[in-house]
This record gives sequence, C-alpha cells and structure tokens, in this order.
Amino acid sequence: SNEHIPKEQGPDHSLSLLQDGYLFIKNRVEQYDSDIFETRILGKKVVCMSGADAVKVFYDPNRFQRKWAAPYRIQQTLFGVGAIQGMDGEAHRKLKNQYLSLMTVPEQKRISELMTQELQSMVSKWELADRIILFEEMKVILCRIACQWAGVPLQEEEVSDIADDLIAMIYAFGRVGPEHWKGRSARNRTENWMKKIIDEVRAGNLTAEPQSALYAMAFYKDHNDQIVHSKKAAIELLNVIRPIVAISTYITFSAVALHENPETKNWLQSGGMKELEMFTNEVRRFYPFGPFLGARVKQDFTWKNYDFKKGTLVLLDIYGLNHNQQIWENPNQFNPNHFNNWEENPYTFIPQGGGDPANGHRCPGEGITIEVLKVSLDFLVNKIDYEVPAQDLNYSLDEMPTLPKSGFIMTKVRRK
Ligand code: PAM
Repeated sequence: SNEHIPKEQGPDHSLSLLQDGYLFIKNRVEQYDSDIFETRILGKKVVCMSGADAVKVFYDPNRFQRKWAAPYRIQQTLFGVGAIQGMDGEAHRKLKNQYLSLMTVPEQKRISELMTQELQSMVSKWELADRIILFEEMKVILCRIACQWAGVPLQEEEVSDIADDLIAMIYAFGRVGPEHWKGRSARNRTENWMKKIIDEVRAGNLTAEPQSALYAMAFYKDHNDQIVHSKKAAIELLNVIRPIVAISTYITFSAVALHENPETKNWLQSGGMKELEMFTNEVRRFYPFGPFLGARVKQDFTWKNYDFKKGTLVLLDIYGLNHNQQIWENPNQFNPNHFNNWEENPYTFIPQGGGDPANGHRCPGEGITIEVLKVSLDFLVNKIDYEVPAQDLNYSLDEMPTLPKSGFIMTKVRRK
C-alpha cells in the first residue's frame, strides 16, 4: 500500500501546475520532504518524482512507456500527433536510430560551421541597426541553417514566417488559450508545408541529397518495412528542424549569463573549447527550458516501497534535478565550474533527457545543441563587441516555456 507516500489533497491541481510552472514538483518535494508524491492533474492521479535514483527507474523500458504519456494538446502543438516522442519498442528503436545516424559528430560539426558562417554574415546587417533583439535574430538564423543542413528548400521570403511558426509550436507547451491555439495553427501550416516538400521529393520533382535528413525522412521505412505516410514523414522531419530553432532560447540565456556574470567573459576569452563547453552545460543546467518529462507505468512494480500501478502517469522533475543540492553545490548560483572535472553521468544531468539516446527517449540532438551553443557563445565573446542597454531581462518560472522579457536587446554591435 502507498499510505506513507505524500498525497496532495483536493480533486485537481492542473491550475497549480500552470501557476507554479518549473517549480511545481520542486516546491512539493521540499514541502513534503519526499522525492515522490501523488497529485491529481486533469482529473487523474499523477505520480511526481525527483532525484537521481528516480531518473534511473524512469528510463527503465520494462517499467515505463511513452505511449499515451504526452497529452493530446502537446502532440497537437509541440511534438506532432503519433510522433517519435510517444513511440515504444521496435517502432521507436528503428526511428530513433535514423535520427541518431543523421546527428553524428561530423554532422554536428557541419551544422555548427553553417552557424558560424551565418553569424559572421549577419554582423554587417547588425552593425547598421540601432538595436537588435538577440532571440528574434537567432530564431531566423537557426531556421535558415536547420533547413540548409537538412536539405529542405527554403525561400528567403518564407524564413521569418516559418521560424515564427516553429517558435509558436514550442512556446505553446505549457500554455492554454490563445497561445495554445496559435501553436496549433502554426503546426497545421508547418506540417502542410513540409508534407508538400516530401510529396515533391517522392514524386521526383524535387531532388534530395541521399545523405540529407530530407531524404532520410522522405523515404523512411518503419519497423514493418513500410514507407510511412508523407504526413508522418513531415511530422518527423519537423522533429529534426524545430528543436534546432529551439536552441535560440538557450543562446538568449547564454547572453544573459554573460551579461550578469561579466567575469565569465574574460575567463572564456582566455580559455578554449573546454571552457566554452563548461559554460554551455551550465546554461543548460541553470536556466529553465524542459520542465519535466512524462511516462506511463507499463506494468505493476514496486520501487522504494511505492507500488506503481499499470497505466499511471509519472512526471520526472528536470528543473528540480538541475537545482538539486545533493547533485550540485550552490545550485542557485550560475557557475561554469559546476562542470569542472564533471564526471559525465547520464542520470544526474538531464536538461534534454537522461539515459542512453539509442535505447530510450533522450534527445538525439544534444550534441548538435552543444556544438551550436559553443560557436554562438564564441561569437558573442570573441567575434563582436556590443552594448546591453537597460531592459527587462527577468524571466518568470511560472511560464512554460519562459524567456527573458526583452529577448536580449543589443546595441552598437561591431565586428571585432
Ligand atoms: C523541441 O522539441 O522543439 C525542443 C524544445 C522543447 C523542449 C521542451 C521539452 C518539454 C518536455 C515536456 C513538455 C511537457 C509540458 C507539459 C506542461 C503542462
């Protein structure tokens, strides 16, 4: 029996989840002094977990499945209906393998070089502008390089609208009302755009490079050796492109971190790759992006004296792990030294999921994220000078996802 596990009283806490946002699980873990507790969300019992031990059990495929885990409203905006994030077993393994084979180390280098070139060529435009908003610039740049890298044709006139749609899909995930609906129509438009491209490739009217993500998804055969419907191929290709555009959030937070911790700028200037990577990891630890992960109990089991019942929805606390005192010294301080002599551990640092990406749902694009962040940070620190005028850089933890209010305004941008 589960009588000793704390239970949040009351019929439903969906509203608290939206109000407390990134702190929903962490606050309750502290209040109950327990790494596991029960609550009710959307009228159903939900188990919330935090701590490094919880990550290990969460990534055990015999105990948890992703099917039926993501609410339909999240599939209709962020992920796509029936997409890889909700697959299990052989179907998931084969498709995940396709993702990973597109995102190898040489491919991470190739996309980060495109990013470097694109940043360099934008400086001339920024030098002429009174001010730029970093987030707004980055989403467009990332959309351009993501499509170029993936082999997806993109007209310069359409970049800005498509970038806005991809951001709307991401910025809908913890929201209700107009922003949710904006994300849904953005997804419909973007899926139609991508499906047309896939159909053209299949019809032979558009050439796709055999090594490209466009080709891989257009001709993807599932675990039953069946070519997937072009709509499904479009959804998965969007799952390659969209998260690359999402890196704009981390780039914006990197600029905030540099601004608020000016000593790190000199440290990065006199350092090298190692320091860039430490800083990048610290950005992904310190700043909020993915709040928590969800999975469903696959079959009854007992863990730490708690009986998990088949079908129960379980949430794993990403934000709380990133700010956990047992894992990080002074977790509420931004300090890249958190990653000095850091022993890589797939279960304690999970901003983009935990475990082994080949055998589970950890993000296959983590390497791309790190490499693109490193070149962007190097650019901000070593390639340009700029000023940061007075602005509202606050971000609220009760909005999911969140962003510094101003989007990071820069003035007097000059090439070094
Ligand atoms: C991408 O896929 O575009 C990458 C950016 C999204 C990162 C967020 C991952 C969030 C994981 C789960 C969202 C559940 C939120 C539920 C709120 C009620």
